[in-house]
This record gives sequence, structure tokens and C-alpha cells, in this order.
Amino acid sequence: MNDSPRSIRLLAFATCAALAASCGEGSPASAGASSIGGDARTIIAERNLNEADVSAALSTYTPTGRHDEYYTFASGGHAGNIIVIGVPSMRILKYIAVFTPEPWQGYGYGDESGDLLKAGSRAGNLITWADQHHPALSESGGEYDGRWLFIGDKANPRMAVIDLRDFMTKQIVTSELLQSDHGAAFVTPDTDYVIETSQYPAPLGGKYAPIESYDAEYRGAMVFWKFDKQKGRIIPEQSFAIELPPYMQDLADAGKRVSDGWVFCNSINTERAWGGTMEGKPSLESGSTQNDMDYLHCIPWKKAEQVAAAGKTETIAGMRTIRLQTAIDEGLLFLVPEPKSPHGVDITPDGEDIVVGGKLDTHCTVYSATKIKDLAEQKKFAGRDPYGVPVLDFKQSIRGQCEIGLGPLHTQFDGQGNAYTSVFIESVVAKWSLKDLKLIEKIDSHFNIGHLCAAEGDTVSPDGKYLLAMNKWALDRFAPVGPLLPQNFQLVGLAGQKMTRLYDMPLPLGEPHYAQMIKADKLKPIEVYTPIGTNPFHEGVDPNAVTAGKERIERKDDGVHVWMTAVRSHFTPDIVRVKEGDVVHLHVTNVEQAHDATHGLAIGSHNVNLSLEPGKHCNVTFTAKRAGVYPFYCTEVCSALHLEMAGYLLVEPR
Ligand code: K7E
Repeated sequence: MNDSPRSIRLLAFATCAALAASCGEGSPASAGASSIGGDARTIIAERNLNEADVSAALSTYTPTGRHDEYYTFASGGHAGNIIVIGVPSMRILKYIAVFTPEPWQGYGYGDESGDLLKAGSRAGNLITWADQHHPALSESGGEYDGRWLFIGDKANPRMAVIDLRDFMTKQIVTSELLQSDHGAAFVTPDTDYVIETSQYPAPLGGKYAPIESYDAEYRGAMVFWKFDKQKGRIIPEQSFAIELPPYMQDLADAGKRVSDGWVFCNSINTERAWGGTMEGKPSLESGSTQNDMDYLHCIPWKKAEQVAAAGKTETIAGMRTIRLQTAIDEGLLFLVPEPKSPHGVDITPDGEDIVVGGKLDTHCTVYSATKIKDLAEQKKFAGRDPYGVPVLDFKQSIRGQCEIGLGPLHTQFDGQGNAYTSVFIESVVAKWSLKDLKLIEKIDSHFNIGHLCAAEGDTVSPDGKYLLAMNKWALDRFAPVGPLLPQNFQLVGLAGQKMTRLYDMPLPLGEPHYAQMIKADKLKPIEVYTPIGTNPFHEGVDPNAVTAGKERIERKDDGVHVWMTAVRSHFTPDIVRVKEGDVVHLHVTNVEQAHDATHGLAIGSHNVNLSLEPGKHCNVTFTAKRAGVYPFYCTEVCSALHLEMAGYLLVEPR
């Protein structure tokens, strides 16, 4: 941790050169015997490593017991979880269950976590997966503060709140106002709001309207979920939304510093195509790529907050919504043309530049927040869109363009005046200068990079140092595993003269899209739940928490209640007698406070599976449908007598 990657790299080069000299050219490793784990210079020869390989290995190798300098929080994509990765080691530290049941954490197998997942139901359906794209760390003054993490679900528009004290999901909210999202989650610089923007227009509020009425009835919307930093929860009643024209709104980013108070959001399909290939219409793909320009949406959210507070809203599906006409009348929405099928929108650390990558363009377009605000305030409009939304002049809104390459997508920053853009078609990371908008250098990605993530790279003070290239295709990078291949996260070092590739990490569980990287010392995770009996989903001690000596079984009107404790190496009670058909309410407290002394509780054939970290309390309700004898036991090896930590659920016939 004391050595910068650069000094490590220099050391590595020096070591390598010395080794190469002393090895002599092509000195073969002795046949048969392997020196893995032995002499360094023999290993280098035996494994056919070059200087760059050794440098990369030394830059990321992390000896036992040493911690990583950064945490990366990557979306788990379809898996509906968050992947926590240590940087530079690229070791996976945890999966945080979010939208998908997760057995190890007992997530979705207890009353409270089950209720949490139910809160994310849509159209009357319990949804047990997600299409997560963009995790967002909470911010204070535009800096990551290490307290909370948010993520949206594109397929089933929802927003989740994760507490970084215990790395647990605490809340899932959803509004039927939207039928998809993509510009989610993005936070305002003090995490007053978490932003969720629709992608595919639909009638607002989950209603039906024929697709032929697309122009008139279909709409987009941007939801501002109000976040209460005291409670650590989204307050739906204090949240509001702005109705948007039926373009496909894409990514968003909240302004900071100069542009604080604004949010910027891309769009595609300003043609308002809606497919219908079997009905004689052009495909969505071709219909949506006719225009040379789409629209960047510029929204002064602080002003919108006042308009919502003044009650100039209509409640749709429970969400206070500023209608499109009100947004136009009140000066809450301005459009600026942006080149052909844009994708990423990323705001520079000083908040002045808004960088937009065009998927079918070769440039990054750099808009000026100051120019946009001036044009909007002085009402210098170049025209209006078909809905009457003011459109600003493209040339008057930009600072310039940087020629990047084929298919620029997303941009991050290093705090030294450089921008890094992922270039999808060309399969590179492009480094360029914000000052003169000139390309500096490219490094290959393997292959077809989507997002990238630099250390604190979208805050007001990026760290540089590391960049994660999140590649869509892996092709031949890893041993073959059949037709479905992992994604490839490539760690790139930014500290040297040139960008250097340090590590390839296969990511085999979903399409993550985006990640954020935060300095590890900003997080203050707890070690155990205190006081004993804490329910992580309620905060504070659970009303049904049990202390040693107070365990009991009682039959009540609503079924049989079991108050149980877990401690190395027994459950009390260890015999639970119920009758066939009984509803059983199990209240279990792990009464330990020893670090890492986690127990699990599984009851066979009843889908009961709890994770009981030290001090944690869990409640689970189930029905003993069938008479029989069902062993229960601890599922986390906790002591030498862990196998003996067991008991019986006896379900007597009626
Ligand atoms: Cu480019 Cu959803 Cu951010 Cu994927 S999005 S890459």
C-alpha cells in the first residue's frame, strides 16, 4: 500500500531486466520438474512471461492479509446483485443480494427480506431477477462518501438502496409511472435525489394505449427519488417526476459544481419509431436511426423541486408528476441536438463540460454547461420540438468535439485534465485531453468495451491510478466454457507514462454494464450487529429478539411461535414440536458477538434458510404442511462441533 503502482512497476522492470540478464537467453526450465512457487527467474522462464507480464503481476499481487486500496462496486447485471471487487487485486470480496434471492445471505428466505423483494413487485408479479446497469455511490459535495449504494433495474423499473455499513439491501421502491428505466441510478451531488429515467416510452402509470397513439399517449419520465440521509431510505411521498416527450431517454448524469442543480440526459429515437416489421412498418432499428441528431435533455432539477413543492403536479400511479406542458411553461426542460444515436453523458470534475459519446459518430461532443445555462436563461431558443419543448442551438451550446474513433460510449476522468472514453466498435480505451480536446493514446480492450470505471472517476476529484475496462466479449481470453462466455473486466494502470493492462478478470454471471470505484478507507463497515438481536432490515433490536434463557415455544392465534437462540454449537430449543398444518413463526437470534462467528439455519423441505451473522435476528414464517420428521442444522461451519449444531422439527399428524 505504501508503494505506488508506478514505483512498483519501475522496480518490476529493473528486476525483470536483471533477471533476464542473469537467466541468459532462452535458458530452458528443467523438463518435468516445475518451479511454481520456487525461484522467481525460473518461473518467469518456465511460464514464458515477459517484462510487461511481470510488471502487471507485481502491480496487482496482494499478499495474504493485505487489503486492497479500492473497492469496486460492479452491477451483477441479470444476476440482480452487486459484485464487490478489491482493486488492484481484482479479488471478489462479496456479492450483495439486491433483486434476486440469495441463499448464502438468507436473502429472500426470511420474512423481512421476503417483504423487501415483494416491495419490488410489478404489475402484480413477484420479480426474482433484474437487469441492473448503473450502480451509484452516495455523494457529499460531489465526493463519494462511502455510505450508501443505489442501483436500478432496467427491465422492471425499480430502485434499490444498499447500506454500506453491512453491505445489505435495505429498500426497494418502484413506481408504475415507468415501464422501463436506463438512466438509473444517478445521484445529485449531496444525494438529495436518486434519479431514475425511463428508456422505452409507454403510457404513464401502467395504462394501455394502442401503439398507433404513440406520439399522443406514450411518454418518458424522469423520477427524482427523494433520499433521506438521516434515515437512509428513499421517501416515495417526497419524490417527484417530470414527464418527457416520447423519445427513448438514455443515460443521465447530475451536474456538479458549475452545473450543480441541473441534470443532463441523452436520448435516442427522436424519430419516435416503434417497429411493426410484420405490419409493414420499418424496424425500430432502422426507424430510430434516420435523424442525424437526437436530443440532450437539460433539466434544472432544483427549479423542478420548487415547482413540485408548489403543487404544480398531477399524481400518476402515486407519483407527483410535473406534466410536460408545465415543465415547458416553468422552464424545466431544454433540448440540445446531439450527434447520431448518442449514449454516454458524463460531466467533468469541475462540472463545466458535458461529454457525450455518439455510438454512430466518431466524436465525443463536449457541451458547455455555462453556455447551456446562459442560452436557457436568456431564452435564446433555436426552435421547438414537436411538443413545444425549447431547443437550443447546437453550435452555441458546445465547446468543441474530440475525434475519438468508432463508437465512443462512456467517459471517465483522472483529475489531471484527462478523459478516458470507451470505444465500442474499435475496442479500445481512448485517453484524451480535456484542455485542447486532442487524442493522447489508445489501449486495446478484449473485446468491445462498454462502460469503463476509473478510480472515483465521476466525482469532483477523481484519483486516476486505476481504470476498469468492462468488456462485452471475451472470445479467446479464457479457457473455453461453451457458447455462453463470461464478460472480461480488464484492469488498466493509469499512473505510468502510458496506460498499461494489469489484469483480466472473467465475470461469469450476468452483463454488469457499469461499476464505481471508491477509496477503501472511505468505508466503515461494521464487524458484528450490535446490540444483540439487531434486525438489519428494521434497524435496532427486533421486537422478537431472544436472549439466552428466554427461549420458548408458544401456541398463539396465528400459529406456533418459536423464540430460538443460536450460539456455538447449539440451537435452543433443539426440538420443535408442531402439528400438521400449523403456521410456524420462527424468531432466531445469534447471541454471539465474536467477529465472523456466523451461523446458518436450514430446515429441510420447508425452504427455510437463514444467515445469522453475530448479533443478527431473523424472523421466518412457514407452514408445516406435511407430517414428518425434519432435521434442522447450522449451514455455516462455525466450530469443531458444527455438525452437532442441529435439531428436529417434529410435525405430528393431525
Ligand atoms: Cu452503455 Cu446500460 Cu450504461 Cu450497458 S449501458 S454498456
